[in-house]
Amino acid sequence: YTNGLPDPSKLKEEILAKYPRKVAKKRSKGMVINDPAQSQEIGANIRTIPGIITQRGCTYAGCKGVVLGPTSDIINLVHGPIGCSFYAWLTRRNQTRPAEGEPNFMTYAFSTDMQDENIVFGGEAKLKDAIREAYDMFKPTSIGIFSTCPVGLIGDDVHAVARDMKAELGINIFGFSCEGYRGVSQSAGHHIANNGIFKHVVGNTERERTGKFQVNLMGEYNIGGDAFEIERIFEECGLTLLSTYSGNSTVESFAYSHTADLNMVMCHRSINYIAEMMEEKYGIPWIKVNFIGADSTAKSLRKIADYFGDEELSAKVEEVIEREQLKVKAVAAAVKPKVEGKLAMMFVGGSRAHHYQDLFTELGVRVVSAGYEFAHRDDYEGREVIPNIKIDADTRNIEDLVVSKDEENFRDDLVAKKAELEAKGYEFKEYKGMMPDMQKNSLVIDDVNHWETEKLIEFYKPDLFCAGIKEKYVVQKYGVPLKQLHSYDYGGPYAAFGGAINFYKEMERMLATDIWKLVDAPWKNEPEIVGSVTVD
Ligand code: CFN
Ligand code: HCA
Repeated sequence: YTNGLPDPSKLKEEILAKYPRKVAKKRSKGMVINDPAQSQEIGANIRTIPGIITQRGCTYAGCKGVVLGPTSDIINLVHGPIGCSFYAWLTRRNQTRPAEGEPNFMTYAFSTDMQDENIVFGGEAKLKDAIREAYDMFKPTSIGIFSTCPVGLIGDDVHAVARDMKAELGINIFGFSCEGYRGVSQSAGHHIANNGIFKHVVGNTERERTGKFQVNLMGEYNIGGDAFEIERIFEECGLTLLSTYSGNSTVESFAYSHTADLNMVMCHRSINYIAEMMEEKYGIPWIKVNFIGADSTAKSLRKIADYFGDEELSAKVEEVIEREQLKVKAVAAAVKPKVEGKLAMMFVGGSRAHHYQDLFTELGVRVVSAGYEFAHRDDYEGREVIPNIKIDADTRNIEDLVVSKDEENFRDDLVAKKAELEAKGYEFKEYKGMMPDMQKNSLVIDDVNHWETEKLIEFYKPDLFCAGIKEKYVVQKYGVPLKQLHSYDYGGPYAAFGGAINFYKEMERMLATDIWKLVDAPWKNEPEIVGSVTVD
């Protein structure tokens, strides 16, 4: 199919035919045959149907693992069985480089290691002891407490414990009610984490201005060293990065991050809450950026320069873009002919399944199907309306960026806001969600499951499948290479210009080879393995 993508209606029908009627009805809403010319709706952020094997994570994973996890100077203490703490122990490959003499607690797994006895008689005393022990050993300036499922079930009050221990030890201690089952996915955990950090940390300290352009980067988690590459670019452009939520980050920097001029939001799904609360309370505007893909990086840097409206900054940004793109384009030109036209699909989290499409576009690789695990409708359908104007340098007024907080009626709000601004003579760029950016007839699937994954592979015979560790080996047994877009396997960074070069080379390695076609599972020819056991 050289002239566009095949119509996947038959595939969708076949997938749904296997489900009981009610299940088929629900799953049907989560599978959209994309048409960017239409305003389509998708069923998202909905509870996974029991019995279906989902790839989603839990609320605790979103709060402890994702948002608070990559922060080096806080002790993140998990109140629960040891497995929960072990699961969130650096498995996300979030990296850090603490400053000289600064602590790094990220390499430890702190847990109360709850036992049956604590479930029966309560675990608050054990939690207090654990806090005292951690404090005595490490003398941290802050401790976060994370509730796992059993904590909610037995009713331990982590917030009361936090208050008591804060008074006793005189450091910042706060709790999160992020029991795994609390939401439909890790998305609820993001929200709980955002609220907690905003309430207990943001605004606690002040800092003297250290640069002309002070910014925070939000929704960048330094997976595989991504933040290091973005930090390099910022420094060269003359932007002062106050704080990142939360990769290579510190609670210390969260505390003064409200002194920034601008918040840049990369993963909107996980961090939009803090960005909006900061805008409301401190008047710090936020803009949407994407540093995945060289062209997206260039576009985002120009957007930041546009915001400040400073000639010197714009000139510096253009200089960096030109120099970096020269290197990037040389590698792209060498790799593209080898991978162009290959088919990829990606099912990841709540923003990467969209952001990574830019890197594939740069290589001419076609994304036939994609979806998020837990994103909301706006992440699929699009939401922001961004006026294409220079922002007023005195008032820094960009009140127009956030159109609606109402997830049900955001489309109507968007249309109304657009009309209002158009009447004022504004020009528009739209920030689109995944669906308006994807090709006609691509298949968009929310919360894809194992059965659907298998059918997709049979139908499209893709050259590459992008997902996580839970899918990796199942997919590879089909003879299809899988690139982990969560942890990057052992690779990265993939962000910004240097990251794009790394990613192109990785795609050359994975796509410009026939090795995967040689995979032949033994059970295809010999479906049964017969063995014998000898017992004395
Ligand atoms: S680093 Fe982020 S970019 S924070 Fe989020 S939505 Fe997860 S841990 Mo896995 S890789 Fe993934 Fe995104 Fe934002 Fe990561 S696509 S699922 S909760 N995610
Ligand atoms: C999580 C974290 C995760 C899992 C990745 C995967 C991550 O959901 O708790 O399934 O491979 O990025 O580490 O999303």
